[in-house]
Amino acid sequence: MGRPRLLVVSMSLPVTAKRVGEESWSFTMSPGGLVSALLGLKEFETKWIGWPGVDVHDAVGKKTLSVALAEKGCIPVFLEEVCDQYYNGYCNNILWPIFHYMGTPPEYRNDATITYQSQYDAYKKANQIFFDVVKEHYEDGDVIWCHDYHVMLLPQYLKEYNSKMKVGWFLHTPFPSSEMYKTLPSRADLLRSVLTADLVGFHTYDFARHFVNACMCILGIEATSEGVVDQGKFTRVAVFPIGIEPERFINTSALSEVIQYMEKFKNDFGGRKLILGVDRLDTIKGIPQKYQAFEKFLEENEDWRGKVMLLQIAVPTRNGIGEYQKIKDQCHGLVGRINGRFGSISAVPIIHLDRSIDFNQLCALYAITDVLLVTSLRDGMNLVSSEFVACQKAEKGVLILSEFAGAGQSLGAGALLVNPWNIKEVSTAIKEALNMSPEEKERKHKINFQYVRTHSTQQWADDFMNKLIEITTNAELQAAN
Ligand code: ADQ
Repeated sequence: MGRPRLLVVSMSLPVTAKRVGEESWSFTMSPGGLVSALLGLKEFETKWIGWPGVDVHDAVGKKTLSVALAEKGCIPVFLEEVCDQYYNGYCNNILWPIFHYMGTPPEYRNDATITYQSQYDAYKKANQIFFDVVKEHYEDGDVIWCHDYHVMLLPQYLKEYNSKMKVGWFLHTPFPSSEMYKTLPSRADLLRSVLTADLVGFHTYDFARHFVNACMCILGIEATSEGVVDQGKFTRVAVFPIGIEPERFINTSALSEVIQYMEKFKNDFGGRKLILGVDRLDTIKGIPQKYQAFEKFLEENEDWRGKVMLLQIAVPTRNGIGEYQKIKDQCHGLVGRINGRFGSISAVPIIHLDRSIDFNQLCALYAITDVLLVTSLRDGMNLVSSEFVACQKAEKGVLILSEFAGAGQSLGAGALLVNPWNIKEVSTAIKEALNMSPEEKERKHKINFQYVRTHSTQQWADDFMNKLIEITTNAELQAAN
């Protein structure tokens, strides 16, 4: 029997649409790790269901966009009136901060009409809209893979509609300790829904353990080493550390265009050592903490001034949320201060770019980087660290990695692990990385390169899907008895 067709459901489609005429659309790749990871899903016939990144109110627009997306294997979910309170509100200003230990903002803007309840209602409605689209496109035998905190109610809607549907749910962020998760008013509803899925996956053992603990203390249900049992129904809970598509990075780094970029960048940087940061501009990525640590390093190591630079590429996301504007201003303020203190007429120590860069340029930068600095305050995995390892070859740069990124558990042995809140510790790690012997760099690089090579996104998707396919659903069990 062939492999089943896969319906991937996530908030965002891999492409973001822009209307360029009454009936025509242009597309750009959506930013972020989930999209990067899922682009590696090549072994399955896949339909991707998600929001196209734009509000479309008219029938002509909806129809023409659906046709254009169908050619890319994508099916749009139109969220329109619920989008703001669902996406900017419940998802990104309530769930995201709780899942990353940033607390719960009572409201996300000064507007008394927007409450926790109104945002949760929008979340329910949006999940219902996702459900309607999945229902319309579902064919017998399809496997449905739901991604992330945006669609936690979807498994329940699907199973209530048709208990024979095979449903998996994977969380790309951390799942927090139950003490943090317990603060969420709708904590029990979300857990109960996720538990209707046949397979629930996380990046690390810690996240899976936190989830199981939350189920035990909030729902009072039993756990086994394989999962949890709720009212006689067993849900498998397992760990699937995500990877990248290593060959894509390795092969791109060898292209002549990329090699030309490497030469050009090295020339532009005037022989200075390069410390690189590549992050979505997000509070969880710890970019201000990174700048403070670099400032400390420059303060304490006068001999390195003028010989090292930090290039931070910070692609803005979630522009509809005030916090994201604040973090941008905070970063700009710090960069101004540090460049003012330590810059010269010919060079400044920090270059901060508020934008995404093209893939070939990104690979060229990874390849010539001396130190990749990842200071996430919390991060589900962090794919940037793996991408850097894949592109490094002759240079064998050093990875400084936050212990609060999931990647710390897989790439920690070949990295310098740091607590990003400890500015002094990160500053010391920068010094250690810049002074590391070639032998030690090579030793560390080998460990991580071997890991990144053998833990690809394809492997991750295959592991999840194979486990999901082999699970006997509760409906099948009942039919057999
Ligand atoms: P993200 O928070 O988006 O992903 P990450 O895993 O680092 O974080 O992935 C970011 C992706 O976007 C990478 O592929 C990177 O190359 C790309 N990117 C970032 N900034 C860029 C820029 N300026 N220009 C070009 N490309 C850029 C979420 C979770 C993570 C988890 C992933 C996958 O927050 O913890 O690792 O999903 O599960």
